[in-house]
Amino acid sequence: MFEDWIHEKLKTEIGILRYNHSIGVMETSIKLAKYYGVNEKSAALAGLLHDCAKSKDKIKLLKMADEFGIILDNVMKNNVELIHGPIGAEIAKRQYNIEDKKILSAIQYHTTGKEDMSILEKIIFIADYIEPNRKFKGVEEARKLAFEDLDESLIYAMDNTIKFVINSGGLIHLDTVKARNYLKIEKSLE
Ligand code: DGI
Ligand code: FE
Ligand code: FE
Repeated sequence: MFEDWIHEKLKTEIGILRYNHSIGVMETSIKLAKYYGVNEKSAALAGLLHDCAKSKDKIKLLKMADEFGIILDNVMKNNVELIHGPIGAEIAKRQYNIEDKKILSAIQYHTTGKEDMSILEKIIFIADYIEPNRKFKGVEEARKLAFEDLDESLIYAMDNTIKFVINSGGLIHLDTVKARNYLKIEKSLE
């Protein structure tokens, strides 16, 4: 679907396993985009590149943040899992020549989510959670929900992730909390 160099570069950068995960996210994103009537090519590109910063270690990610002028908050700085979102968006822009702000934002917020997400942002978030290579308790339920009620599937995924992070003794990012609260409040007003 995209030029070979994009696939080759991505594969080299993140390794074959994460590349295969990214293909899974791309394919799931295309299905969701069709289903919810958003631009399929944007969804495909955001899905393919969402983890383009994933394999870098913490020191490298912090260095790149500095170089790109990205201000990381304390929770981001102290959690290597969270930094690859914002850095990934910047790499997509600078190294993969993606200019579309909607695509870049979907990459930026794919791990935490954010308040008042666009449909594209929601699609990438949940496609990352349910792509075919994912195997964990609850994934079947999330897969079902994603095609029944997109917002409900995000709440389900966010609840599970928040529980997981708390059980692991980690920090919950404010954007994760805001994303979930926003969706819950919207639901209650329906
Ligand atoms: O990059 P992937 O592994 O494909 O997936 P991802 O970008 O959704 O990252 C998943 C990890 O991010 C998972 O271990 C949970 C973690 N995570 C998500 N939200 C938060 C979080 N970790 C912390 N500490 N705080 C959060 O708010
Ligand atoms: Fe990720
Ligand atoms: Fe991912």
